[in-house]
Amino acid sequence: SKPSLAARLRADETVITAWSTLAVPVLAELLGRSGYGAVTLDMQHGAHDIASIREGIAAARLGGAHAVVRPPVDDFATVSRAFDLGAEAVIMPMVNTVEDALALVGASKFPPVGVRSWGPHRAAMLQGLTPAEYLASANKETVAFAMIETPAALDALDEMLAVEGLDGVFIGPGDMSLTLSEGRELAPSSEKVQTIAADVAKRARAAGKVAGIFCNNAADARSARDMGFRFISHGIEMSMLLEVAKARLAELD
Ligand code: 3PY
Ligand code: MG
Repeated sequence: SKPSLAARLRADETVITAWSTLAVPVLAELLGRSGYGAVTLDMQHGAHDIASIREGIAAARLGGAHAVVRPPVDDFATVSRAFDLGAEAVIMPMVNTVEDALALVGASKFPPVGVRSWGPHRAAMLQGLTPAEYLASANKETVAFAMIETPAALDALDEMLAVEGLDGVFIGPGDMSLTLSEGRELAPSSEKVQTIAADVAKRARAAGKVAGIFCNNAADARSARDMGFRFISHGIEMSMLLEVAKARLAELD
């Protein structure tokens, strides 16, 4: 069977994820078949709910992609549920304190690392594992990313990077620009935000954590790879559909 997302990230491979906001599970399969390494199902800003991630996770897997879920802010219960349904990684938004990072790890990992409750029946089924086999590998194979997207998170970064069981950090450049400017500007590709991103990637890698980032265009995604980011978003499915639909019509102009 193909390597897990966790194994690929441990091997320092770069994984590109599509971003899914429309709660239409078959789109995750199509994105996987298109060649994306992963599909991230967004419950924070996208329309995904628990039923659509259950189907979307299986669909991504059918399409050959790793399934990732972004839960709503502070919804740590949904972190465990996403892993129970077979997500390989969770990207927790707005992790601003070490307490938030500890709650994320708590929901992501079974004891003794965390306090995740037992119930991964769907995940074990999708992976063809017995419950005992699932338990034996789960803490190593469930990837917990904390989103770093505020000045508070930057202040707490060293403390967070020392948290056992936190597998990675994931930069949200949109919110980072918004919070750094106290709401004055949305500038995810600005030099200021990109310089911060590079610094976070360097510190994360030095601490043995994976660095991930949301990218708004191909230039940012390429430079993220050069900065040491290994889990990189490129492309939102709703925008992809709009762009291709416009291009199709324009062909007849
Ligand atoms: C951000 O840029 O703030 C994000 O959360 C990307 O989705
Ligand atoms: Mg954000």
